Amino acid sequence: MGGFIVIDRLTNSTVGAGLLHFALRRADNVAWQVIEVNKEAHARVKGQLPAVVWFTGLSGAGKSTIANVVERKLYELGRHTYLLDGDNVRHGLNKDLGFTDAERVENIRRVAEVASLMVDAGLIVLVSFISPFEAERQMARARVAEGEFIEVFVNTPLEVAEARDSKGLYAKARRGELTNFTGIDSPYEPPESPELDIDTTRLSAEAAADLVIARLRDLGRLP
Ligand code: ADX
Repeated sequence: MGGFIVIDRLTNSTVGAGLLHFALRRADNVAWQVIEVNKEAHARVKGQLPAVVWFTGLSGAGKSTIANVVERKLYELGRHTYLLDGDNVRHGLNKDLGFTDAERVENIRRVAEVASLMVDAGLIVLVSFISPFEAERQMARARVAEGEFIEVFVNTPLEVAEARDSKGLYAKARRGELTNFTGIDSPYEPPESPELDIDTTRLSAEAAADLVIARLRDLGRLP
């Protein structure tokens, strides 16, 4: 009838009791609605194969710079794209989220869902988020079909990103004015098997973007 008790496994003593006011059934009573103009139709009318190109790396690694150039090149090829950028999405959809591990997980969960909807709409979606945890990047990959997720590791060592410090955030973090900063007092897990690993210490943004386009061709996502 909604009543429960909590028993300690070791001592077998009852340590708590409670009563459910109401159950959070959430999506239990929501059925999946079949939509006539489906993903294939959306993609066909755009004459392209949808995909998620997921850029991960430290703050200041160059993710957004490279993603911008990639989007310009795709636009020039007549592709239909959209760029989801961490800094921008955090001004709107995710403005309620900060930078604890749990908030980053939720940040990535939401953006993975948005990217998956955009793939459903037939778009080539560029996602530029630090996305520091392997598990959430895998979760994002699992939200789209096999072959549709292209993980790009924007591989910039911490020393290089920190030396650039374009937003002055590393200096702030080192002074202790910014906590949970990725690479300083918050972890970054490098991708285990990205589709592309870009060494930004040796390549311009333009050259890095060319590598991304070439990889998309290799993988059959572009003609
Ligand atoms: S993520 O870790 O949750 O994927 P996201 O890409 O959305 O991060 O946001 C990172 C951007 O937020 C950075 O480029 C930086 O400008 C800003 N930022 C502010 N505080 C932090 C912080 N504590 N750690 C990392 N980035 C931060």
